[in-house]
Formats: sequence, structure tokens, C-alpha cells
Amino acid sequence: MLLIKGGTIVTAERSTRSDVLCDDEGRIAAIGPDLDCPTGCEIVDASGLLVMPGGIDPHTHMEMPFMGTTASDDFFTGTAAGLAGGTTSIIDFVIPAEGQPLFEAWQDWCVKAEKSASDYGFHVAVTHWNDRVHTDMGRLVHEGGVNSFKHFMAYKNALMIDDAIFLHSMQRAGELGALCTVHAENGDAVSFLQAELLASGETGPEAHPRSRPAQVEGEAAQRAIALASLHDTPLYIVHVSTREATEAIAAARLKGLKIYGEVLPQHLVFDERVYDTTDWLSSARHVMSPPFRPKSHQQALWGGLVSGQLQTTATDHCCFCRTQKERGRGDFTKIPNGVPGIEERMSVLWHHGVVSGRLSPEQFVAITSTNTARIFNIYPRKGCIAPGADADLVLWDPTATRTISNKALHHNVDYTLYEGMTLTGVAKRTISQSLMVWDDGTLRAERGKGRYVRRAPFGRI
Ligand code: DUC
Ligand code: ZN
Ligand code: ZN
Ligand code: ZN
Repeated sequence: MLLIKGGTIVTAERSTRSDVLCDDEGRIAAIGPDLDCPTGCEIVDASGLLVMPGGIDPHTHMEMPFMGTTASDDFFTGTAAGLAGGTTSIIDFVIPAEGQPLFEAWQDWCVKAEKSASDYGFHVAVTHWNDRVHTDMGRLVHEGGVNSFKHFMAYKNALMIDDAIFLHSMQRAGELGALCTVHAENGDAVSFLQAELLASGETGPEAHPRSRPAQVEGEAAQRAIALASLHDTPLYIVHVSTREATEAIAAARLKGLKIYGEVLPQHLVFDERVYDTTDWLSSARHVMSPPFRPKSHQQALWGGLVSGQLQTTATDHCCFCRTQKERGRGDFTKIPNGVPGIEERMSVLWHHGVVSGRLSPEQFVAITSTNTARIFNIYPRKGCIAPGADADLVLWDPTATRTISNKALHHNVDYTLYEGMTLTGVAKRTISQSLMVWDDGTLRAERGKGRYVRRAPFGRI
């Protein structure tokens, strides 16, 4: 048992001075001022600290096979890094191999993820359509504890689906009470622009953002919303990075459509100038999709988060080391797309969101944890500080600062986007299943300790 004494509990609704008692089953047993310490209970001094629900990162790609290689963080190293940064759960993506039945792919991912240090769940990607997919979606919802499916409108000749497949999947998800999620970029437009750039001799990573300009995301977001509106299917748009997509989501919500949007901290902090360098590797390390944008888009993303039109933050944590990025030397379209960020997410959002005055601490909790738990139907087990909820907590030091250095991070990749950045707001301690797994610089992540979190379908969505 753990008794967290003297801290300020911050939830998505309010902040209160209160103690928290965590039981031996990994759940919160009691909350209140001056709780007594049962015999044998360890006391954690939280004075001066905020006690918040552990972060939930609903968008990671641990050990994902992608673009001819495999993401370098596995489920252990990636979730351990998350714990060190205050993130206690992830939702990763099952990506079926070409033609692979969805249920079988999910089983493969379940085996890979057994080594996770933190709790985890899966979205399953629908990459083709046939009767088997229809059946497997049902099995995944009813037997697999999956309540969300992923759709890629980009990555032509690989993961990309056409509108007909998307509509079939939306209809089936609607029957099942599952949520559709989407990577919204027009993959045909990207392919066209990539070919044009390569033909004119533009082969370096600085061509990457030019092959995926803002209109490419805006068009896909609008189309996805229009398709979802046909049957009023709820839709969650991942990594919204443009003003165009943000405005499309806000307009749809004003019409009463159930559209949700996710933002990545890296899009809030970095802009297209990261590609404006003669250092090939530095530029290639920033190759992710959607790419970094002209700075003006950041205002819209912050506005979306502040107003609640965009609800969640995630990282798209997808690590590729220097040798993997080198695969794309001479052809930017072959640079594996992806960047790390799971350990840095909470600090980056506190510093740039709360310290800057844009967000309240309660809004910070909402966008790093509670809204995600609600949207993916794991609330109030996760994203909540209440008796009976999982004892997944972060003890946050709101005034401590740290300078990010890859050497001090725990992910399995040879760089961080935030190298040298000084941030205020640090995860001082992280508690997962009532255990102190990150203790002021000491990581006690345990391989295989994480549990698969089954997510029930929605009653009527
Ligand atoms: N974008 C990335 O940058 N990496 C993984 C997949 C994606 O959509
Ligand atoms: Zn059916
Ligand atoms: Zn994506
Ligand atoms: Zn992704």
C-alpha cells in the first residue's frame, strides 16, 4: 500500500489538497484530507507536488514494421520511457501485414506487447476489405477488447484505403459500437507530389514537407468528416497538424457531428524550419507525417486545445535510429517516417501549455489523460482519481526545470527532437498499479508488468 500525503490532487475538473491511498490490488482505495496510514503502508511525501492521473498516450508505434524496417523502441523500452515521463498507459496500433486477417494480426501484437512495462491497449488498422475483415472486426470487439479501428488515407500502395473501404469499415464499426480513427492525408496527392519532386531532382528531406502540404491534410480531413456524416459515425482524427483540419473539425462539431481531434506536442513546438538545414541527418530525423508546418498553424492547434475543439494529445512515438533514417539517402520518400516523444510529452505540454498561460492545470489533465480515457471508453478506470480507479498517478513538480538530453532519456533511439530545450514541469514520481516505478530519477520499470486493457464497445455511438 502507498499513502501519498500532502499533495494537491488535480483532475480535469478541480484541484484539491488531499491525500491518496493506493491499495495492494493496484487501485485507489481512498481520498481525503489527512488519511490515516494503515500498518505496513509506505508514505510518499507529495508536499509541493501535484498529484495527477497518469498520462495516457493514445498514439504510439512500438516495434512497428514500417517502410522496410522496424521501429526501434519495443513495447518494454517504449513503455518504460513513458513511465519516466509520467505516462502510465498507451494505446498502440495493430498493423496487419498485407492481406493478413485482422484477428491474427491482433494476436501477433498481443504477443509482442507482453513485455510492456505499463498498461496498454490497441487500435486495429483496417487496411483492406472482405468478409473476413467484417467478421474479424466483430471478434475483435466482442472477444478482443478492441473498441477502435484505424484507417490510413495516406501511404499509397501500402496501408492506404480508398473511400469505399473506409465506408464499409465505418458502417461495420457503427454496428459494433466501435470508434473509427483516421490518419487524414490524401495519399494520391502525396504520391503525385513526391513523383514530381523526385523528377525535378529534389531528393533530400527538405522535399518531404513539400510533398505533403497543408491542403493535403485539409482535404482528407474534410473528406473523412463528410464520409462519417453519411451515417453520423463518430470519427477521431489523429495528429491534426493544420489550421485547415482544425477548422473542419470545429465546423463539424458545431453541426453536432461527433468528431474528435488529437494534437502532437511536436507540432505545437516545431515548425517547417527544422527542414531548413544543410545537415541531412538533422532534417531526416524530423521526417514524420504529417510534417512540420509553417508556424502560423500552431496558433490554430493551441486554439483547438484551449477551446476543446481538439481534445487529446499523443506522440505518434515511432522511433528510427540514424542507420534506419539513412535508408532514405538519395530519396526522401524512403526515409522511415517517425519521431520519438513519449517521455518528453508531458513536460513539453506543461511548459508550453501551462507555464505559458494557455492552459490551466485542469485542462492539462484533460488533454493528457482524462479526455482520452473518455473517448476510448476506459474512464473512470483510467484518467481519473477516485476510489476504485487504477492507481496510475504522476506526482508532478510544476516548478522544477530540466534540460532535455538524449543521454538522460530511456527510449531506444539515438536522438530527441527536444535536445537542449529547458522545460519547466517534471514528472517527479510515477505510480503504476500502486507501485512507484519512477522515483525522482530512478526507473523501476518491470518487463511484462503492464496489463492489456480491454475496452468495451460504446452503447450507442
Ligand atoms: N506517421 C509517422 O510519421 N510515422 C508512423 C506513421 C505515421 O502516420
Ligand atoms: Zn454487418
Ligand atoms: Zn499517422
Ligand atoms: Zn501514427
